[in-house]
Amino acid sequence: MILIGQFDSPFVRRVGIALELYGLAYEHKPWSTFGDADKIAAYNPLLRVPTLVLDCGEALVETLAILDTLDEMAGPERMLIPANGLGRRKVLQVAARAGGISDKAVSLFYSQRFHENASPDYIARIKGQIAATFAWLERDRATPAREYWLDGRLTHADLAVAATLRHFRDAMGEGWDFSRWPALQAHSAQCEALPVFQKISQPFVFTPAKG
Ligand SMILES: N[C@@H](CCC(=O)N[C@@H](CS)C(=O)NCC(=O)O)C(=O)O
Repeated sequence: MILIGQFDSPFVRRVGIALELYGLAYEHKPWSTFGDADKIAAYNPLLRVPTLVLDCGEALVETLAILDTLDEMAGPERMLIPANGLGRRKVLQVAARAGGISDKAVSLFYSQRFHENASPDYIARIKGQIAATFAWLERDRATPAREYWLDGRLTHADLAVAATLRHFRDAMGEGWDFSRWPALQAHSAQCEALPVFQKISQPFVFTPAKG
């Protein structure tokens, strides 16, 4: 398999960490969505990452859909999500909220980067959506106290929130008071200390388009 995208993306990072934890063989193409758009276009006309190219040549897009395929490959004993029931729903909902924050963060970054006069109302709305969703995640993680999001084992929920926090802090954390969310800070520190998070990691750098 070929994983396209840089590990400074929270979405690519989640897929990279899952591939490592599942012990699945992959080649990494750390292409930039702007600097290497021409290469990505051959696999994903949306020019988004992660894009995962299967050994048969099929290109998969969208993090949750890619992870669903990797979970199937890993099998029910090893997959980072319960097979069904409340636990599965919880993992998907937490991961969806973390992914939602990262979607908003990407929009915010692009609107500030590419629009000289980005609408203050639009920016304020996105910042409000992000802060409120971090607060939701904080409440959900803080109580009851437990080792991982779903007690007892690492799941996609843990990966998603940790990857989102790291990306958000690195890419646009300036001016944000993260001490409002102590349980999330502790969650981030706990995950980032794991060897797989240290291996699948890249400081955030914006690479503009060529030409
Ligand atoms: N919903 C998508 C979001 C992926 C995404 O936004 N990736 C960013 C990098 S962090 C990207 O490809 N941006 C380029 C663009 O949207 O033009 C997913 O879950 O995979």
